[in-house]
Amino acid sequence: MVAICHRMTILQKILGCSLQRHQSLVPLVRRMCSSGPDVLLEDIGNKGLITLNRPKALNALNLGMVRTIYPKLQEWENNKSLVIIKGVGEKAFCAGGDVRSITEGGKKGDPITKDFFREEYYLNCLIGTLEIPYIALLDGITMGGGVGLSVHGMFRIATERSLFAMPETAIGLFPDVGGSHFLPRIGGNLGMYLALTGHRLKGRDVLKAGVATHVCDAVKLPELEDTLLKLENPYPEDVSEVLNDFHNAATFEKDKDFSLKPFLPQIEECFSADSVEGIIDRLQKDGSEWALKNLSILSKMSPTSLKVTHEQITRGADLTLQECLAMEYRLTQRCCEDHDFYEGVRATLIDKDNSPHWQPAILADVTKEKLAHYFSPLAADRELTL
Ligand code: QUE
Repeated sequence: MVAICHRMTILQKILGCSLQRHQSLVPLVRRMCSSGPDVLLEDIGNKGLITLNRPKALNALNLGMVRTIYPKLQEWENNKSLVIIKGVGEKAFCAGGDVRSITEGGKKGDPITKDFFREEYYLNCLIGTLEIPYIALLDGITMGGGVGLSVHGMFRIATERSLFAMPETAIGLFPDVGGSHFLPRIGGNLGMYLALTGHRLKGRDVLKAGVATHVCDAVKLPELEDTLLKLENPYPEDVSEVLNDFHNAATFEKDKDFSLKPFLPQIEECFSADSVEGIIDRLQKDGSEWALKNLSILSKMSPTSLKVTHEQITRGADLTLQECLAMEYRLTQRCCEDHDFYEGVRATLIDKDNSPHWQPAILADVTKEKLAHYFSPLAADRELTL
């Protein structure tokens, strides 16, 4: 508010008048100076439009946004024919969950650590079970919490600006928001690779990895949105038809192979080992430039996160989305009671020194007992029930 008032004063000087005498300018100045609510929910006929509106924070998802979206989406499932979700700006769809607020609250014993993940996972589950077409426009950065807002939905549209990752092992967390459900289902152990290394997929690779269902040139997104919003009582097949048209017309990276194609056999082989130590062993034996690069990446991640993630992705292969989210909820609570999540957020997002001091610092010291504790049930009244 201070910043807005300050900018208003500057504007008054530029305009050479008082804004009091020009009331009609006030809404315009407001629009120029403030960015409005964190998420916009628009009723457009019998369609719903969700716009994530925190461009300066790369549209990162906070608890307020979850609390705004969830009840509206429940309502829309009963009275709308489709829902579109997008982010404001060209940089990001949604860069993740607001992990900074969560760790700050967690240190003070604030209920945000319980509430954020529980309510976020309820939303992820609703998106995964929605009866009407849900179309996520993944234009820009889509990581962590942003993946949870899209990947379980019926349609995910990538553009040349899409950048997808599950980078949580770098912040002492694990690929949550249903990562244990969609990652093991990617095939060829590519999900285990993405989960442990946080590897970023760009552009058409997001489609080739099976995360996106369609592509669209970024410049055509407004037209795509318009076409979808003008469909009369569409069935999923009608939505598919529109998306297929834009997909087939997309010009970017048209003849490009999947950038991971040369490494798929190595990914399949190395990342099928039944432990993190086993994966590291296979990468060392492989010895290629690609293997050495990945060994270096893994050596920077939280050892606890790596072991939790390996177990989580392995278990998730045989679980429903609901069971995956309930398991992940236990893991989030264990992370919030432990050390590395706070240290990872500090090093990556707060101090930005990118030198986290993990505890334990080596894989061998992440004991079976510690891992078992992470996966053990919470007190009955704290479990996530979906
Ligand atoms: C690893 C992560 C996250 C990350 C960076 C990493 C993550 C996350 C964010 C993020 C980004 C922008 C924001 C914000 C959070 O960054 O999970 O609040 O404005 O949410 O290297 O796992």
